[in-house]
Amino acid sequence: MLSHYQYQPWSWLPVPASPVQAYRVTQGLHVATGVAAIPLLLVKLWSVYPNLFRWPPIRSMKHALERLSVFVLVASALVQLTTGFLNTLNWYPWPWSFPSTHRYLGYVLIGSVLLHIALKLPDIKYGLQARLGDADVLTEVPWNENPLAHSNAGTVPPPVMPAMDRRGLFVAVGSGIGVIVLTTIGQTVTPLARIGLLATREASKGPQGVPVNKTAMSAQVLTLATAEDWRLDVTGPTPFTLTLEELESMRSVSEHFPLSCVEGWSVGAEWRGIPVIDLVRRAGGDTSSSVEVFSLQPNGYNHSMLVGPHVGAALIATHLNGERINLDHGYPVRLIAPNRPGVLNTKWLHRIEVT
Ligand SMILES: Nc1nc2c(c(=O)[nH]1)N[C@H]1C(S)=C(S)[C@@H](COP(=O)(O)O)O[C@H]1N2
Ligand SMILES: [Mo]
Repeated sequence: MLSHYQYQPWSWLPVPASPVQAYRVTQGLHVATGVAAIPLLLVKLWSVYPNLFRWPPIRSMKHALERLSVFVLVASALVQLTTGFLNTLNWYPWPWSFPSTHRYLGYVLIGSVLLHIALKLPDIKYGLQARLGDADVLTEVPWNENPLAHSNAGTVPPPVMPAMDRRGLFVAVGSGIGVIVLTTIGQTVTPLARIGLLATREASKGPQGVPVNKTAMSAQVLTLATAEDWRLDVTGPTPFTLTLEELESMRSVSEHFPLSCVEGWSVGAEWRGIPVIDLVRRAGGDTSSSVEVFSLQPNGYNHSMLVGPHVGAALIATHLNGERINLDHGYPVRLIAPNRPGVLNTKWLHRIEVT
């Protein structure tokens, strides 16, 4: 929820610019728990699917409602985890906006999990009591002698299937999840990068020590970004235009903070650039201004709005890890701001609007 909020905050409650690692932590946890939930969901569905074939399909009004709630739970969980996983691969094969759909579906999923737990409280209580007594009682009680099965009297038993005991299941699922999380988490926990077999992005896998999501070539900015007559236009009460040389003659600062992508990867880097607030002041604005930056890129993530604390903390970056920022990272200049989703840090800028 927090990582979603950092992506789409309310204008009257902006996210602070520090701690600079906060989005790395919230989004890293978000993606790590989401990845861990995939095997968990599959095993859970495997353990209950025989219930699909019980007869009659609806035994009472209460049972009908329960099945409906399970349908919403299973459907939203499958859609949420599938689309979320594709997002970690930076692949969006659908026409709708991913972030807001993912957030609203999250509310549906949380609601249906809570409803499901409420409806299953009697079973949960039975299971916990059995565990306090004899741990194996559940696996030893035939389905039709299960004290809970009274409501199932006269129904057809579920198909017989190979079973695993509870301990075996815990070990298998636990180690499966452990392996998957450990081999992906290196994409944001840098010390574990070396075992990041399944990590989508890592520092070592990109130019200048930072991965690239969108290359200058695929963004169709090669010609415009390298043009002799590139200028940065700053509009506002007192508008002005700068060449790269003029921009670089302004006061610059160096800061170390991560770039964190919604896909769940984060990479710390040293950014050097001109504080946005210096350009804003020169254009006649101040820390209460809204600042929108625009890319040379004709479509896609080609603009970004800065408000509140980010106006004071953002940089127009000219250098990355001690080198002039390369074409794929946003040459001639890009926006970079601490504790802000990577997607909002627009590359290949040419215009800044101060209002
Ligand atoms: N103009 C533009 N800027 C962009 C993007 C883009 O597609 N176009 N991608 C964003 C995303 S999703 C991320 S995570 C970062 C990646 O920055 P990098 O390529 O320098 O690693 O750039 C952001 N800035
Ligand atoms: Mo991103």
